[in-house]
Amino acid sequence: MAEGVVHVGLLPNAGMGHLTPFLRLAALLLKHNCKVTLITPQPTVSLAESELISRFHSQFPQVTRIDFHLLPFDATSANSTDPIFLRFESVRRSAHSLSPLLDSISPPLSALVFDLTLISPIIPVIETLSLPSFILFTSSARMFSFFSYFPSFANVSDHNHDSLVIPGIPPVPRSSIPPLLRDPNSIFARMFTEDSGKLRKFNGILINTFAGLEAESLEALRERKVSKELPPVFAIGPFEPCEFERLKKENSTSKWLDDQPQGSVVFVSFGSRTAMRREQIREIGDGLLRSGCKFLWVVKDKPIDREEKEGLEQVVGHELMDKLKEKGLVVKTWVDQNEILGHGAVGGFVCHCGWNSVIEAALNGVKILAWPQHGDQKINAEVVEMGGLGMWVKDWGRGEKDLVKGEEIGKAIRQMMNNESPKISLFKIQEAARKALGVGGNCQIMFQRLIEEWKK
Ligand code: BUP
Repeated sequence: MAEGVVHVGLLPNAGMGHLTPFLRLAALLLKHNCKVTLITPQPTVSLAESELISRFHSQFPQVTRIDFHLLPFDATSANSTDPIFLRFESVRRSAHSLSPLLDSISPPLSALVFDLTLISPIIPVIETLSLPSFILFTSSARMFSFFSYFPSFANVSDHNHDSLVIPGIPPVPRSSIPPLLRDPNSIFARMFTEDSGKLRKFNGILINTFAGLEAESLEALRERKVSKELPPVFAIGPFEPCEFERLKKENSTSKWLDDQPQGSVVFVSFGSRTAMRREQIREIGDGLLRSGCKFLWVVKDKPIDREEKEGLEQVVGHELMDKLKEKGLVVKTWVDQNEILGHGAVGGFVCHCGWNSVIEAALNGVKILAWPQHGDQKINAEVVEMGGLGMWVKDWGRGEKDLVKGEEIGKAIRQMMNNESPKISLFKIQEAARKALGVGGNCQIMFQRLIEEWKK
C-alpha cells in the first residue's frame, strides 16, 4: 500500500437499512482514495442483501471481501421472533471471534467503522487490537441524541411526563419512544441499555445526515449539550445512492412512470422489513383508490423476502387488485427506490421513515406523508415534520393493533399531493442537500477531517 494511504474496515450488521449506508460509505471512501475492506456477517438474512453485496463487489473488485461466519446460535434464548433482531443478537454473540480476523488483515486497518448494534461486543476487540474505531449510526441525528442521552432517563417505562427532555433539542414525546424499549427483555431494549452509555469508548460517530435537515440536533451534539462525554460527531451525509444499487432494466418501473404526468404519482413503500397485516394492506389499497391519484405501491407480506410465497392477487385480493390495476402499479418485488424517487412523475412518498428512505426523499426533493411503524421511525418522522420535508398524521398506528381506514388514508394522500401542508419546504431542503454534497460542501469537509485523523 502506498505510504499515507488510509485503510478502512467496514463492519455492517443485518438488514438492508444497515447494509446500504455501509456500502454507500464504502463507495465514498474509494472516491477519497482510501483502501476498503468489507466484513459482512454470513449468511445474510435476506436475498436482497446477498444480491446487493454481489453487485457491490462486481463494481468494486478492489474492495477486499471478508465473510464473517457466525457461530451457532440458539434463537430460542433470545426473546424475539424478528429475523433481523435475531441476527443482530447472533452477530453480537459471535463478535469476539472477530479479533483474529481483523488482526490478520494486511496491510493493517487505519480504522474500523462498525454498525451501531455492535457497540458492547466490539469494545474488547478494538481494545485488544488498539484499533481506532467509529460507529456508523444508521439513523437520524435526533435518534442519536435520544440514544446517547438514554442513560440519563432513569427508566423510560416509569417516566410520567408526556415527553422526554433532551438538552438542546425539542423534547421527544412519549408516544415517539420505540415501543420495544418498554419491554426490558427485548433484544432492542437490552442493546439500548447495555450500549448507550459506552459511546465515549470510540473515536467518533458518523451519521448520514446534513445540517439542512437536522441543524438543531447537529448543533446540540457539536456543542456537547446532549452529553459532555460524546466523541466527535461527523455529519457525513447525505449519502447518495450508487450505481451498484441499480436493478436490471427489465426490473425497472420507469417504463410505467414515463407514461404518467409530472408529479402525479404517489409512491408507497414501508421499507425492507415491515410486513403489514392483510387487513391493513387492503385498507391501503382502498385509500389509494379513494385518493384519486396515480400510485406505485410496493406491497410486503412477510418481513423477509425469502419467505414471500403468495402472489399479489392473494395478498391484496382479486377484486381490489383488478380496480388497482386501472389506476396504478402494484408490485411485490424489490424496486429501485432511488430511480423511482428521482423520476419526475413521482410527486409524493407515503413512507415509514426508515432513515435511508428519508434521506433519499430529501435528495430527490420528494415530499413525505410519514407513516412510521416501529423502532426509530417515529423519531425520524418528527425530523420529517419539523424539518419541512413532509406531513405526519400522528394518530395512525398509535396502538400497534389499530387499523387505519382507507377513507382517512385517501384524504391524507390528497392533502400531501395537493401541497396543503404549509410547513413543507422541499426546495430548501433539496438545495441544502446538494450544497452539502458539492465541492467544498460539508460532506467533503467532514471526509477530509476524518481522513486526516485516520492518517495519524
Ligand atoms: Br422495500 C425497498 N427497494 O423495494 P430504510 C427498499 N429499498 O431500493 P428499512 C429499495 O432499501 P431500517 C425496495 O431505498 C433504502 O435505501 C431503500 O432502508 C431501499 O428502511 C433501503 O429506508 C431501506 O432505512 O430499514 O428497510 O425499514 O429498519 O433499518 O430503517
